[in-house]
Amino acid sequence: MKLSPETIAGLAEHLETCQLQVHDTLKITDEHPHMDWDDAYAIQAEILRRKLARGQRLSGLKCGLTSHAKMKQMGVATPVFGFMTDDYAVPDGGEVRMSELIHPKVEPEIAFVTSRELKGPGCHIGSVLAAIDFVIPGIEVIDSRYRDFKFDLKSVVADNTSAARYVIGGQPMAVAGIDLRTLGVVMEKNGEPVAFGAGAAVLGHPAAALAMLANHLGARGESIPAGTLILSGGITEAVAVHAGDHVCLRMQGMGSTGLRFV
Ligand code: OOG
Ligand code: MG
Repeated sequence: MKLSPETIAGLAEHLETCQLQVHDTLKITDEHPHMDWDDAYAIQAEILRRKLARGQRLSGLKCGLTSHAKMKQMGVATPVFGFMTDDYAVPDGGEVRMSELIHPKVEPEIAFVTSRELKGPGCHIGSVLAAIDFVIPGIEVIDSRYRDFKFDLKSVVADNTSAARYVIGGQPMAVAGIDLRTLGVVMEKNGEPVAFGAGAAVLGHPAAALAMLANHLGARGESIPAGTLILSGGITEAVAVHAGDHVCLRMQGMGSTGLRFV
């Protein structure tokens, strides 16, 4: 760690205030070029602590920047991990108020729910598949607190990987019945298909993203409890949305989920 506990607390407060007051900021590594990965995850953990202290509940975990499309779009090369709280959850078909967000984008993701604890190190695709209760279509709404989504990896980790809202819905399926690599997804905006992909876009196999997450947490002495919702990371590039837009994600054999921006 390179930053003092006071600096970490101050940066967490700054980034969360940007989120709550809906304004952007410059990436924090401009002022703190020496901050390291542990500092970045410590800032993120402090943002979670602030939310829990206000009565919000942890509702899930997320993997990000797990597909080449996303890595290329954002100019980075390593996956990142973050969290969601219950106030980020949108009911299936529900509304997201643009006034609460800075410059949201939507991403098609595969949502997993675990039936058993997943604990790294040494976690692999096989351990993940053995611990999954079901998968279900999920749309993540990201909203970087950084101006024009311009960030580096440490800045985006500190900003809880741009997490803002999510919706899941459709037909849950057991992983035994599907090949997650060839699972097709179509995301539509206002009825027009705007992004297409297959599960393999996520690290060759979407379960690999969860194995990485379990190993990342394992290195910190933490694990993924049974019953955890986890987003795979966007399968395609993220798509910008505006008031009036309706977004629908169709996932092969699993129906669809959607939300509206008002
Ligand atoms: C970072 C979050 C990326 C994903 O699914 O790749 C993410 C960003 O692009 O702002 O959630
Ligand atoms: Mg995402």
